[in-house]
Amino acid sequence: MMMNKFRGLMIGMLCLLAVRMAAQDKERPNIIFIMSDDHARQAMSIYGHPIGKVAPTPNIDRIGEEGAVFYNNYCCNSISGPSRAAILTGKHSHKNGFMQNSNKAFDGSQQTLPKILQANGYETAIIGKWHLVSKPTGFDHWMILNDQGDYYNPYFITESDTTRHYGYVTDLITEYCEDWLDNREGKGVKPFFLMMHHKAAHRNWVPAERHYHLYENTEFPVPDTYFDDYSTRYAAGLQEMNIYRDMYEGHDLKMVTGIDSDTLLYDPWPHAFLQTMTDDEQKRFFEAYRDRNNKFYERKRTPKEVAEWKYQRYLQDYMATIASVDESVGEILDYLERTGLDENTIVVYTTDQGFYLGEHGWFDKRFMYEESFCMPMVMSWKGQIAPGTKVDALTQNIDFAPTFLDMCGIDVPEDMQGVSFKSMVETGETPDNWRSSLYYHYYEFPGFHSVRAHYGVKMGNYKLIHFYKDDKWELFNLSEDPSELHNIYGEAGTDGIIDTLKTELKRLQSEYDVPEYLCK
Ligand code: SGN
Ligand code: CA
Repeated sequence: MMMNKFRGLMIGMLCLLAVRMAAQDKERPNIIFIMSDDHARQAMSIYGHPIGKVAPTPNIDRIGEEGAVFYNNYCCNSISGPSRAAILTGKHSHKNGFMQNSNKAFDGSQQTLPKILQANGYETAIIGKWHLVSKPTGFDHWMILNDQGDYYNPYFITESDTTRHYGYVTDLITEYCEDWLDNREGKGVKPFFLMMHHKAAHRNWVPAERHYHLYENTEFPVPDTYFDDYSTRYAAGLQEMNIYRDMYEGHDLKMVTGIDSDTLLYDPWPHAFLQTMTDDEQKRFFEAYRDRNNKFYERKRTPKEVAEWKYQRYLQDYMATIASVDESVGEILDYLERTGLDENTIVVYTTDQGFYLGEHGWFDKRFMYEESFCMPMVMSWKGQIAPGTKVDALTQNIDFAPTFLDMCGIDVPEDMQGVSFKSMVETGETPDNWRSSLYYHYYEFPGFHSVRAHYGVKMGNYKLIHFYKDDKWELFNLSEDPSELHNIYGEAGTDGIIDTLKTELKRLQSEYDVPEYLCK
């Protein structure tokens, strides 16, 4: 009798606890933060760019259609590690200490978004590209690619080992994320925060086998600025990221030594992509490119024609790697629907920074010019973000951490430099006191692609950039010159706007506490 009563009481208490936890789960949203690498805004069809129209991304677009699209979202330092560190900490590079990819290691002992979420009852995980050298902290589960990772059969690092996994990297990451969601310890009890970080569409753009032929016959629109001569701009003429001059013909463009050859023209890396493929995969790779490569040798081409041919090859491969990312997003969205998680999960799709798809003749990023400065982003949250929401206000990657905390009902630490844009996505309105300018600071010089260090401010229609090591300034009027071809710094009539922007730049550097020695 006593035993039965006790059992009844226990069952009653457990039921109550379960109801409370379910209620908590309902109140506190899950977050899936999907981030790819180097995915240009031009290549996301929801933004309506001609490239995106030729090679659409319907699943990524679905997030934006069901929720919000960000039209003025930017990074604070356009390069992988630093952008990731800014996202984790809500702080500019000089504050979180990870200013360049070549930095030693991210200081994982500092305060980060996953740590705060974890301390507040969230189960946290990161699967995919990490790129911060040190071991991830603040995650209940982590499984990261070794450095940049490989497209085929990549190594994954976990707390216990480093193992090669057979398959295509984008598919593996998707599968491991679903596995984690299926089997995580706190399932049904704790809400989750999952960072799903794809390697694609990073250089050297090797598509999944099923996509080798996807864009083989697609002609992509060549940007008007493809043959930019860099006049009026200083550092633009010194970079080494030109498609027709600097791309490695074998490694990047999959060009071979001659008709029917299975030897790449130039593949410089010790971690060269072919070496991670099995023999059969290598064979199928060369077969897939054979006809097109043979065609290249059918006739002599002028340098201009070769440059245009290279552009097509670059875009065909780049967009084919995006196709697998888009499929991955579709897979995750379906998973959420199937499991009912879509009711209370915030889904974000973004990328670590923007990228050049031939604008100025370039690939890569780093510059504060629009294509690489901007971070395309879409975000959905059923019942909280109205379908079709457009965010035009200036947002930045340092805002992500405060926003997620705010969305989860957790206090935002004072020392985070970003600001929550929760109310903006929920109401579609920009608060009166929202920022009117953005600060940017790129440090990695000397470094890959030889982009000079610079800082700058974007405000209204204008952008002011200072390549401070060489004391060269640039000013652009974005409404008259959206491609940033004409540096008007010092031209008649610009004194007033230069003064205004320099004052704003100083104000931002002081607000964000940028040490002077980093500005020289
Ligand atoms: C590699 C690439 C570079 C790229 C950096 C940084 N070369 O070094 O082109 O700029 O990564 O990219 S590769 O031939 O090895 O791919 S980032 O996105 O990780 O910052
Ligand atoms: Ca990147």
